[in-house]
Amino acid sequence: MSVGTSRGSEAPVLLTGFAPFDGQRVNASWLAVQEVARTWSGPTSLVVERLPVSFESAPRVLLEKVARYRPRLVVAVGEAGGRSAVSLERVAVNVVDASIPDADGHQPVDEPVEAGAPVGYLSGLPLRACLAAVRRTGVPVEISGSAGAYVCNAVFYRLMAAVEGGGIAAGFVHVPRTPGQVREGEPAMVTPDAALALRVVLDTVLAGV
Ligand code: PCA
Repeated sequence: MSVGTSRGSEAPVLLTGFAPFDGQRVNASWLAVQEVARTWSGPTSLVVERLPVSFESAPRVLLEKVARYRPRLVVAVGEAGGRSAVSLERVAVNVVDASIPDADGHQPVDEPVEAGAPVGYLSGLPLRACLAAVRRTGVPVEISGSAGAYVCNAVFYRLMAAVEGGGIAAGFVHVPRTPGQVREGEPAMVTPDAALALRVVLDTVLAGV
């Protein structure tokens, strides 16, 4: 699924979320991405895409969109259960250790994302500036040292490998689950707050590229 808004002649921003997984009916990342799209006013055009929670398909779909749209900025967004703050992911690691099967029933354990490839890639986003800018909104935010070892980390890894040296700013952000997804007392964030944080991240990066 992809949605284009504010069509322009310049390279767009590509923002992705994920389909529901782990028995959930929604994915907080896709709710937040849709909210960003709904309230987007440019001037850069925005393309959003929902990725399947699949080790095989998600990177392929994402990299197809990168090739098709040639965006100036790519931010992939996922949902992180148990977290209470928006997580600006610092590093993608070349490890898969799935605790649950993906959408295709695959559950790799202790495998590389890509055999023989570098151990990791750092985010291409200006994390410190993004952290400061999101903090000013009051939305809880942190720089995270691990995007996990599931589909999000694998997508982050393949994204960074694909854009290396290509002049495309790229990175990964995890958002907490929404209050509707969790039991009382568990960490959550309302979609407008997550969307605000994403919008501020995009604006901060665009201001510098
Ligand atoms: N979160 C999972 C995969 C899809 C998503 O939204 C993760 O953190 O790997």
